Amino acid sequence: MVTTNLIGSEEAMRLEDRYGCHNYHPIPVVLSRGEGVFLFNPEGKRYYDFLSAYSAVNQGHCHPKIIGALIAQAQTLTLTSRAFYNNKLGETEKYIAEYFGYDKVLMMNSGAEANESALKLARKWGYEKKGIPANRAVVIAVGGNFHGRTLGIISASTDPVSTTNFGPFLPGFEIIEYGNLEVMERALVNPEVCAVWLEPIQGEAGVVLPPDGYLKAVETLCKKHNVLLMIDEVQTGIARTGKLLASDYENVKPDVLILGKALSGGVLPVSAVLADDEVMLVIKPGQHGSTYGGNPLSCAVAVAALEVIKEENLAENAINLGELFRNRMLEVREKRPDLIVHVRGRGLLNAVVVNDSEEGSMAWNLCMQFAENGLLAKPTHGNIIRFAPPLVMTKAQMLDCCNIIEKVFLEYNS
Ligand code: IF1
Repeated sequence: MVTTNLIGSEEAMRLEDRYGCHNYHPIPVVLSRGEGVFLFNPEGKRYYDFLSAYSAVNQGHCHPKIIGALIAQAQTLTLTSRAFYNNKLGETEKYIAEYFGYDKVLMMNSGAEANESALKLARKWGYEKKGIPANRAVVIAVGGNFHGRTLGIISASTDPVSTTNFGPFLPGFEIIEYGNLEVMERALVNPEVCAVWLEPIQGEAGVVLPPDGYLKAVETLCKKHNVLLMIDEVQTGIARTGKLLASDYENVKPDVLILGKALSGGVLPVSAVLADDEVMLVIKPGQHGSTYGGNPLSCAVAVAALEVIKEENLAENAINLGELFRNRMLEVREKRPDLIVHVRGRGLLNAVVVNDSEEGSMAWNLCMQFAENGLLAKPTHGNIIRFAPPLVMTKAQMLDCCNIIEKVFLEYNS
């Protein structure tokens, strides 16, 4: 019997260190309860969550409507496998397909699985629809990408931390500079290219936005060269950047749309690949699958999570509070230009670049101070702090958080 609700912070960290794989270096804070924008440690300390589990908890922790849907379905039917039909998958596929405007949906579990599924779809489409010679298909990826941790995905990674000593890697990727249209056009001339694969804003790279118009221009180039545009909105999607999808800012409609994280509001892993029939129907029965993919529990949770996004106007809230946040951070930069180099982002996916090397400890030390002051954030790539609270935050809460962040910056002695 695991008595998790009685273990204190120190014991929780000790157990994880002794018995768990050391694949993370967490901020030394233990969380035992979540509610909306708040997280609590076992000793009762309250934190504002400014990471949202890497944008999986856009709807806020333990959203009552999503949890209600989870409980109701959990007491009814959780998993059938796809060996049989169930009464939830078809209606959920219809709901999600119409929600995002596609013919069909492939339900998977993790964001990585959805990206891997998209790669398989693109290659198969390349051979069977574009006529690429067998085993010659090329997918164009971009430097600084992050699409997950599986071997197929990291085969396209440019991050040594993600790739060192995990080889050999999958062939069939060409990596080019993110944001550079000339290089993109040159790469697309190759008739063996089946897809371009990118994030509309690079989350892990440190909330890196491409030049205005880049996505639209890439979409145009893909159509010109009969190449699929696959956009990974696992982190940027589901209202995080102030529109339903970050692609919407440039009216770009991906041929293959990849979703995850907040698709389930942080309740359980649900991901999805969306495409029209010309692409989706290249996969025939038995050619792809997953035990849990599209299970009734995931379906119930995903529908509730998507309903919350619309019912609570979370995209609009993300635009308004994101603007407030960035303006306040620019004011802080005016007061501490020695600490803050850059403020960037869209909606409630933002980052502050601090005046330190990637190897430096300033960002980490600042995040430790944020935690001390009741706000949780974590650096990405050394000198960049990502700030991404749940989209349900109120203006009063955002002002409170900006005051905390400003206090820490103003008091920080580098
Ligand atoms: C970790 C990063 C963020 C993602 C995009 C696919 C996936 C992710 C754009 C895979 C996942 C997570 C994974 C987690 C930390 C976090 C992360 F730092 F790793 F890169 F958010 F920026 N596409 N991102 O951001 O989805 O398989 O995890 O469900 O691996 O450390 P997943």
